[in-house]
Amino acid sequence: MRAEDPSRVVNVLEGLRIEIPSWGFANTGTRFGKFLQAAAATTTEEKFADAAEVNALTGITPLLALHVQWDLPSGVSDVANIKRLSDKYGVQPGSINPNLFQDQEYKFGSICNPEARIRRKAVDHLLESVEIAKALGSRDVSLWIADGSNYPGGQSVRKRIVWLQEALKVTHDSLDARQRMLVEYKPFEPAFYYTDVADWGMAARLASAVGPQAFVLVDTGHHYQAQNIEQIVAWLLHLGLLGGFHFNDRRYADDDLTMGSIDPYQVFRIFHEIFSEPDPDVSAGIAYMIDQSHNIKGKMEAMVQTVMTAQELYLKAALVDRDRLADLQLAAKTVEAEECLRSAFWTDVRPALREWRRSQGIPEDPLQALRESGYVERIEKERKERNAMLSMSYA
Ligand code: RM4
Ligand code: MN
Ligand code: MN
Repeated sequence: MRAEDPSRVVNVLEGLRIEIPSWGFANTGTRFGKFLQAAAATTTEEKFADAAEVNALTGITPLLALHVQWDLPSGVSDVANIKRLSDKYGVQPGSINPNLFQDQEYKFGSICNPEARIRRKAVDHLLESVEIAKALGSRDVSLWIADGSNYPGGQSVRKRIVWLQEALKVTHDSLDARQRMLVEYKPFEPAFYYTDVADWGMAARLASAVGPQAFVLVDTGHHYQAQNIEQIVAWLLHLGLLGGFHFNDRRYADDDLTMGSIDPYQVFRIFHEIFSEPDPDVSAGIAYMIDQSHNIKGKMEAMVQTVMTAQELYLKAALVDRDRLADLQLAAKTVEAEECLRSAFWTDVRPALREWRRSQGIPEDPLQALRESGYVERIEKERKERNAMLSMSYA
């Protein structure tokens, strides 16, 4: 495909919808404190309003991921409120994220806690999250299990595997036929000896053990340094287990920097693996979600910038001449094969994107349009006082 081939560009871009996270609009910080932003969302309604603005500017973010404890603190009884907000702002609820990491009782784990009563409580929360997803028409229930152990000998690795699998099985079996359960892995943090779902192998094994509606979620920040994420993606595609992504970027650990800010070539290589998948059914279900916590950049600016970055890298990856690449690989022409990839990466797709946006009736440059809209200044005025009252201290 050539960047200047408009009908192909339209087809490719139609395949990319980005789900943005409600928590990406709220104040977040490091473990040392928060830098509060006057324009940050302080209520779920404000998160919906911001998401609607991002969707109006970019045209490709119709879904908002929700965190149960932050957006539906009263559980199922908050569903009516979310439906009202969804109708009011024209943004659909996306994946439902249970929260297994904030309750005081989860100090030694949630679904892997040595105490049966606490495990039960955590499973009940998972089941309630599935009910919320059903009531909202959300396809994906996305589990990040923060459980783990901090010191050698402190916990039984083996018992925790059994508890983990039991909890995921019960949750999986409560899904309805069109729902999915996504299992997110992370090697460390908040636990620092090990986390119970530490890598893609564990997540893939759990997903296939509990049933056909369980898949793996790859958060790009959840790997050790130098791990090859696109190879993991290729394996998960091969196994039919790739459920989706949490995109963010990092230099060191789970830095949650904005997507593609440190290593855009990495994201390009991930998209290239997805475009290389021969079975369209396998790639059709992939959820492209953002999970970043940009506390230096303005929330709205950062989200719009991220969505534009995702589109640029996706389109660049679509440009790879994969037939030619396959021939070069078979002939072991290493440099030519690499150049085949690199030339797609270095193609400037921004003119094609501007053209596509014009054809869709959305601003050619969403970031500039955001600046000119006055939206950020308006919400700063409206939210300034509430944000100033929030606590920012670490200890
Ligand atoms: C975790 C993980 C989860 C996210 C939480 C807030 O590191 O990435 O997906 O929901 O952070
Ligand atoms: Mn994540
Ligand atoms: Mn994370």
